[in-house]
Amino acid sequence: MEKTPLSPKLDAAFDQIDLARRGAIDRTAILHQAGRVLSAFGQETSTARGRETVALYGWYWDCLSAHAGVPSDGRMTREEFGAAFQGAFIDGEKFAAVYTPMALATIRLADTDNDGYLVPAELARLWHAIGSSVDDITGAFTAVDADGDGRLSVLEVLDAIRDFYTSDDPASPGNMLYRQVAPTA
Ligand SMILES: [Ca+2]
Ligand SMILES: [Ca+2]
Repeated sequence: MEKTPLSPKLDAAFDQIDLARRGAIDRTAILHQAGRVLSAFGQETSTARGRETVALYGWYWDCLSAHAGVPSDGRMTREEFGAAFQGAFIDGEKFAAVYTPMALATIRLADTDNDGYLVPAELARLWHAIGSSVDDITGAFTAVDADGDGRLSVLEVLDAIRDFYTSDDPASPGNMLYRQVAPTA
């Protein structure tokens, strides 16, 4: 696949699934990712919330594998994953139906006091849970806090994630949030 500004972002998403660096992922790897996120917030996969989260990650895989033309129990290389992700969620119309519910379930796990908002510590814990790091949590927090009320609503975080995958502007909220793989100015 041709390298684009999106390529390092898709590579990072792949690397967060392919922790063992096998060069290919399958449904089990995605479900393990869900398990890691749940575990980072002290949630079991066997609870109702755990099962729902795992199911949403499973649908994410099913959507990707359908786009890649691989069977649900098959494997997907980095290139196939990148092309499927772009086809389904960036160029296609599955972001709202498939990616958003999975992302929302993940963001809500970080909202440990259940008030619908993330404070900086909750944001940092979320980023750590998904296998990323934020070198400047204050800068990221300020960029994502679109209404400037000093807290991040679940929707502000979701908007930033969408922005990350669709904007090439280094100063945009999503690229500030996820700066280690964002375009540089
Ligand atoms: Ca909260
Ligand atoms: Ca806010």
